[in-house]
Amino acid sequence: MAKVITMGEIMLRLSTPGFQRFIQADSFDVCYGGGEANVAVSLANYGHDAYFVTKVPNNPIGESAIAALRKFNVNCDHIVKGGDRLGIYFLETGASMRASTVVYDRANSAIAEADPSDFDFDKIFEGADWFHFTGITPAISDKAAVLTEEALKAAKRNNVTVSVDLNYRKKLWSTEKAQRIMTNLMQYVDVCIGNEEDAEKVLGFKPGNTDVTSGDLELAGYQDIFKQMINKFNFKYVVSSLRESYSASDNGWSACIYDGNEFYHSKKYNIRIVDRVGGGDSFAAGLICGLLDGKSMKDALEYAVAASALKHTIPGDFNMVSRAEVETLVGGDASGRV
Ligand code: KDG
Repeated sequence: MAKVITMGEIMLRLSTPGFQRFIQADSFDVCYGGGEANVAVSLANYGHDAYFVTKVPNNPIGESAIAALRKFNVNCDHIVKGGDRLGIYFLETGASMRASTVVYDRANSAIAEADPSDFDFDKIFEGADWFHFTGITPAISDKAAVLTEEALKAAKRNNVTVSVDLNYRKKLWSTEKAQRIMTNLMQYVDVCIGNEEDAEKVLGFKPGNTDVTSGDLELAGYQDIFKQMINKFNFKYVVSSLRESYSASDNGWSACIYDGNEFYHSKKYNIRIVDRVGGGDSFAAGLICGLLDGKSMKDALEYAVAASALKHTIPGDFNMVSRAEVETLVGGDASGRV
């Protein structure tokens, strides 16, 4: 199994029970989550040696975040303790035509204030196969943006494959700042994951001339953006999940991938959403797992879409599914049950 490193922020997640509005709730459901932590949990569930790198406060809340990761066999050896606080995010889960609402309380978290000298990156990346980060981490603070670049430099010094999920978060930074910082970080990236909105907000790409006679307009737009992205940054693959929103809870779910030569659109699942937070992370993890397993880009994409379709049925940020469950869904029809 491969050694995979992810680095970012893990937060305490406080969500209203059921579909209650914030103002109704007199208690919260508690779990932990964060883009890169969610990816590490999925990869550990698939049997990979998944390391999550972060900094958490040296107090019982920091310990609880680590315990939540250890429960799923995520390797926490490189988690540093110190700083003032763990970030929190509050979630009110939407339903039908009411969208979910997220409120962040994460300023000055331990990882947002961390210094590159807190970590021995060459040791962390020694013998590693893959490094995954998201556009959330450089967005949380200027220091975290510097930390992310230091990690990326070390990953490349150690010949590690790098993936990014662009993950634009408008509550964390402006498009101008995102583009300035993320454009520079793309020089280290091999596999770029992001939907059309991410590609535009984070990297400034817009669909140009699309051959509308060739079929689906949305897919033609994706193909055009993917071409521009590979031309500019020389990515090995550009990938996006595709959500067709019928309502806040019912969706079509598929994905597409491009390697500079061939464009492939996956099978589509009709999903009823229980919890969509972490859906993108489970997609990234499924893709990484598929590529690390040596699957073709098409099979890796099918694995990623099935893994993330399953995540949407599970409350919480983490995707607690096994390889066998994903493979059964990949092998069945798109409406299939595991
Ligand atoms: O991808 C899941 C994340 O959106 C969630 O864990 C919260 O990390 C989070 C963020 O910054 O939005």
